Amino acid sequence: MSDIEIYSSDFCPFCARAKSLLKKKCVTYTEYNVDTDPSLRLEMIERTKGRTSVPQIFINKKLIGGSDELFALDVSGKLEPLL
Ligand SMILES: N[C@@H](CCC(=O)N[C@@H](CS)C(=O)NCC(=O)O)C(=O)O
Repeated sequence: MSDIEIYSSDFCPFCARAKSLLKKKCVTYTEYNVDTDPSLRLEMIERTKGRTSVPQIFINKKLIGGSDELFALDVSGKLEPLL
């Protein structure tokens, strides 16, 4: 099973969209809410080398990017093999 991590925040439509796609794929993920713990936001920025928008998604420690990038992977058929 892949290790899926998502940095998210409250009231974030792009986060909801990304999580909904992952749920549709029936995969589980670890969610880090950057609103509840400011150190998680700093960790996200560090791990993404400067990205500040949420969501930021990692699969097996590799940065996938945000919601748009997750959906682009899905459309191109490259998401399923990663899951
Ligand atoms: N293209 C990005 C858009 C993400 C985005 O705009 N997220 C908003 C929250 S819903 C955000 O983090 N805005 C603050 C910022 O860009 O620093 C994606 O698909 O993930």
